[in-house]
Amino acid sequence: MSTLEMLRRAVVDGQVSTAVQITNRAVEEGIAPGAIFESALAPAMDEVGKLMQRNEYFIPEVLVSAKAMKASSELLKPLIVQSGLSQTKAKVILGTVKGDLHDIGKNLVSMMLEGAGFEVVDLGTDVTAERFVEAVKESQPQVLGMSALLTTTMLQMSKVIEALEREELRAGIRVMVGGAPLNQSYADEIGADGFGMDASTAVQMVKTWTVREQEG
Ligand code: B12
Repeated sequence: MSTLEMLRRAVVDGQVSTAVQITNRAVEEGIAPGAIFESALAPAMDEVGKLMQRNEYFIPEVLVSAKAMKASSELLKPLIVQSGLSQTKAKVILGTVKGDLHDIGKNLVSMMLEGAGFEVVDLGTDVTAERFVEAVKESQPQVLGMSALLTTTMLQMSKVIEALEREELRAGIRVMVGGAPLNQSYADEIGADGFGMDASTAVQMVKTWTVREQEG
């Protein structure tokens, strides 16, 4: 079994210390942190989701898998962020919308953005429209990113966009949305500027918006 395959298994099985050990081994073997995310950690959480759907996993199992995923990501974070430290580019506000506590995907987007040199203001989970608006006023970011993992909470995203419009903040900012239940047509429907299906698409999108504008 390859190191990445072993890591994927350890996360699915919720073996926290094994996941940490194998992550260290993967780094020693010279596997890029981004590849560790994309080829081991993200597929592991996908599998956990499928097990949950089939009622083979319940909340306690999902939580230990999430803990293993978190422990592994924490080891990788400094490695990813280090590469982006030299140049600070645009500022991005990120948060998981009101009623939603899923933050693994958002944290991944945050780490990858920091790794690409962007400044991230992470508002955490269960973020209300008012809090997003307040943070935009405070931090004046170029981009606002919202995450939702539940079909019920994704509806909150349009509330945030409406609140930005009411406060006349919408024109000055790009809005991107993401999370498993979303797609491009939903993003279009609520008037977001972009949809990202994964963390690298998010980085690409922010680069296209901000780097081009700074140059032009
Ligand atoms: C882990 C997990 C949990 C953990 C969360 C731990 C944590 N700290 O995040 C716990 C156990 C707490 C949990 C709770 C619940 N969960 Co849950 N959970 C999951 C699970 C298994 C994995 C999610 C995950 O982390 N994926 C891995 C990450 C890397 O992927 P991701 O989040 O999609 O993020 C990527 C992209 O979407 C994108 N992205 C994400 N955000 C953003 C933002 C921007 C701006 C951009 C551009 C891109 C982007 O980039 C990321 C990186 O590539 C999913 C199943 C699934 N397959 O999604 C169910 C799932 C989301 N949960 C579900 C449910 C039902 C619940 C509960 C209601 C269960 C319950 N009965 O209590 C509660 C709700 C709690 C709440 N109020 O939020 C359902 C949702 C069903 C639906 N249609 O709405 C799912 C789909 C499981 C299922 N198949 O039934 N859950």
